[in-house]
Amino acid sequence: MTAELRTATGESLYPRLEPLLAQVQKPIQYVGGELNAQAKPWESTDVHWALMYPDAYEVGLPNQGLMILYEVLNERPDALAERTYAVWPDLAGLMREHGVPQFTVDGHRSVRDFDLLGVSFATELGYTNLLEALDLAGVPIHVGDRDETHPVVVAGGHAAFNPEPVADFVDCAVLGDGEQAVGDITDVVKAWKAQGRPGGREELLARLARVDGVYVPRFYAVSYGADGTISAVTRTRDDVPAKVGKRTVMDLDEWPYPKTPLVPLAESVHERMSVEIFRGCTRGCRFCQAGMITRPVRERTITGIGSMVEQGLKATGYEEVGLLSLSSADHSEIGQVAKELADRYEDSKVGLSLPSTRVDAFNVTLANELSRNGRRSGLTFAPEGGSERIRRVINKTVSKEDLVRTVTTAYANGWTQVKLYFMCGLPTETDEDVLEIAELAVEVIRAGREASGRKDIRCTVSIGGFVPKPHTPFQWASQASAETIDSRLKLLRQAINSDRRIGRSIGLRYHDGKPGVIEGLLSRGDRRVGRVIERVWREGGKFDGWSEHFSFDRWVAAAAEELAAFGVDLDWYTTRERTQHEILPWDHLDSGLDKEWLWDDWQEALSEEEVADCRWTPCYDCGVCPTMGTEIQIGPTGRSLLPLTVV
Ligand code: B12
Ligand code: SF4
Repeated sequence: MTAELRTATGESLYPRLEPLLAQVQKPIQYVGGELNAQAKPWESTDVHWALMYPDAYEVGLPNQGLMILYEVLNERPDALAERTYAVWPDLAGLMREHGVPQFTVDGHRSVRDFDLLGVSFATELGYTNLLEALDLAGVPIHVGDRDETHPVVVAGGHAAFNPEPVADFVDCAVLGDGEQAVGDITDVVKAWKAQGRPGGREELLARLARVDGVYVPRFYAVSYGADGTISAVTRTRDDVPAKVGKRTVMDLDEWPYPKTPLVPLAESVHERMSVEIFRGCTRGCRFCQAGMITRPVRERTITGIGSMVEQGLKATGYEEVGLLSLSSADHSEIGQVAKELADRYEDSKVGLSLPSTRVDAFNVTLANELSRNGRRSGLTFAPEGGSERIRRVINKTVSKEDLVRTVTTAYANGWTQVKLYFMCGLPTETDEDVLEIAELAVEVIRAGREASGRKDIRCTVSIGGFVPKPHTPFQWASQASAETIDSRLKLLRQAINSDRRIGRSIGLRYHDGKPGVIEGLLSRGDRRVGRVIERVWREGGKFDGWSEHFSFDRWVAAAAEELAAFGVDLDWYTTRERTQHEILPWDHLDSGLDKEWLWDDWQEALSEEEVADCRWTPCYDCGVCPTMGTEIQIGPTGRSLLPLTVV
């Protein structure tokens, strides 16, 4: 590629930024240079990616998805990737005042100079932060106002499975795994630049729209019927796919990333190294978008896990490793993984842990094994529903007896703190279902005191409001209103506190129902919701995932103002139950799941029927494997020892 085609300079803004840092809180988060960070020379590479997590550094840095893409891209000699995070309002104000644009923390380069801005959306509440970053970067927030010199804004992560609410602001969305997709996108951009940018931005986007897994919203027109529902989604060019399918990395061992995880300079939400032991989940929890859209299950082998743990610890100096996945205890060789890692790190300070697990006594055994060297982290179970009935509805079946027995086993094994995750506002839920959470917690403490002989055991009940998500059987469900959630949580709090002798051993953590309503609007919204997001941002909304910044009233007012012209409103998007044949905003985006199967599963939920895990039982035709040409990949692999492959 020739120098005169470059419009960007990649010059460091640090000399202009540094004087501002003395005036803001936690300036360390903006300086970069973390262990394993990279800053490649600008001119030596053809394609420049800025990768953004649209939240503060402390939340964004540990994000595994972006860490992987950062490394995968930087390993290419022709590409460069740098990171950028949402800047706090104090710095944003100064940046505007002094004309300093949104910058990357690696080379402190202007985001405006990059070819691509990749944004990872794990949660929809980051949308206003994207608009703020674009504005600070000097990039027009609307796709139609950008020219060929502006970065191509690419959304990824789970929320990208319905990017319609941000269709006005993102040029493309990548569905599914990013490891291979970012390479393909880089190739397309490189070739287009080398050819002298033929056809400008439109042509580049058309080429990107032909990359597997890449959706370019502007090439699809949406029309609406008199009742407000979508009447059709049609392609505006016939060289783009009618339905965009997701990307799936089939052999995780071929992608052992991050090999050199980033170590944050400032305090962060997740101060440990994570090794992803498998991707996908086929348990079939009906509320879980992640489980549905990441099918099928693909396990990393025991040897692959062993070498990633070893290499990562060496590269970072961390002393804690989390074995990450959607349901880690379900890895077909987890018993052996736990035993052999515990053997290997028995005499060291390395702590090993699993994220929240299903309620199963086996998981206590696993946790005991992993903490053999005395390094214990908390123990977390996720029954999700308070009553057996609601647990059948969500397909997370565990009996009350098993639940109490499992938690009691944990106390009997010396754990003094157990965390239990639940949801409130699930489809068909009644006050009684939620009140059963209190009964459970009380029983857990009673039985636990008896089994352990101690009075100081504690149980924390953590409750999240349920938000129906696209590509799940609950995508048609009515979302519970904030008032319903708040009144049930109030009843629950009263029930837990009714007996102080037990109640004081139970901690209750919950958020009020309001943020969930907005998350619901953004999750199942269509393109019309973009105007609400823009208005909220223009009126000062950002950091919506933070209770101190989130303003429900601002969102409600913006929704009322912006949606009225379309004859729809906030309730229409949230508490309205959808009918079977309604065209959903994400129907042209293919997670592989068969819509009819999803509907049948929704009906089975309503009649409280369970579905098995196809990892162990025959395929029940959810559609993913045949549509995507994939298959379940599980062990046992027949291998046993975890070799120390890194010297
Ligand atoms: C670790 C974790 C956390 C950590 C760390 C978060 C962080 N900074 O990364 C903590 C504890 C802080 C956390 C917090 C939250 N989390 Co969390 N978290 C996870 C967990 C267990 C692992 C995420 C992960 O690393 N996955 C592995 C990586 C490799 O996958 P990935 O990020 O999806 O990235 C791949 C692709 O999506 C894609 N991709 C991603 N970004 C991009 C960008 C571009 C440009 C491209 C091309 C591709 C691409 O490529 C990547 C590689 O293939 C997941 C469950 C899971 N196993 O996924 C839940 C999960 C992501 N979290 C979830 C939620 C709800 C939250 C919270 C909102 C919870 C809350 N109520 O507070 C907060 C949100 C925090 C925030 N403001 O962002 C949900 C997401 C819900 C959904 N969309 O359905 C999940 C799926 C759990 C669940 N089953 O409910 N979380
Ligand atoms: S297609 Fe069959 S085997 Fe594949 S994830 Fe769906 S139910 Fe499981």
